[in-house]
Amino acid sequence: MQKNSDAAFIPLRGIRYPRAEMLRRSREYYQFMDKRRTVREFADKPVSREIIENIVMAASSAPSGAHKQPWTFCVVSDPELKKAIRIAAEKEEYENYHGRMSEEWLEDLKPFGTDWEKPFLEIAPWLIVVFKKAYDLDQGQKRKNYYVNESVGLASGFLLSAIHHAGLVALTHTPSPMNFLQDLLKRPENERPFLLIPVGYPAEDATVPNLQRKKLEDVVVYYDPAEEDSAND
Ligand code: IYR
Repeated sequence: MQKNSDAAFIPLRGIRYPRAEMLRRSREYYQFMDKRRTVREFADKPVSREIIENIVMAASSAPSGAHKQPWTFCVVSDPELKKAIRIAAEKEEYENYHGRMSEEWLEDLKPFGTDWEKPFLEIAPWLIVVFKKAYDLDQGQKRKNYYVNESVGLASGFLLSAIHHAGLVALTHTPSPMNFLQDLLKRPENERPFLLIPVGYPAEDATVPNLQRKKLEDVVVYYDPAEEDSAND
């Protein structure tokens, strides 16, 4: 690979495992991630800011276009602000559930039992509001960001897995439209709300829908000559 002589490169300090350990780790990680559930009923039990900061740093380690890290994580525990966010979100969601969403959409959501009321926005100890930076503002100068949706989507995935790894639960919430978050959180004009993620402990009596995940054969397609025989039997 041609390396730009201006760029500084350092040796990769990768992690290597013996094959058997790789197999075990890959299986255990899948089994661990498969236990993650989206939760809508939270306990009001506090979570320390240090835990939230570690989770944010794990999210911010995600790859991004030209390493621009085009994201801001607003972490909200202020009860007044959470209440204002709930009121604004419920106003939009009321409209969504009373005319803005199609019949098909409402039908698809029935198994989840969702409605326009969003008490979790006040109950969960933290709301993490993920903003994407459409561009950077460097002393008033616009600087381009690349693959912003892909980058912020990846960071949000890392965030959800870090929350799960810490033993907490989250809801990937998308009130729509959500420009009210830009106003309430006083974000600059280059930032757009991406996801609103309440984080905390599940309520003592929390339940989740009885969902099944797709099987491997429903989500994978092989292009692997070595496995042709076994794939066909
Ligand atoms: N944003 C609404 C509706 C909603 C849409 C989808 I797609 C979901 O998976 C869940 C809910 C709400 O938060 O209620």
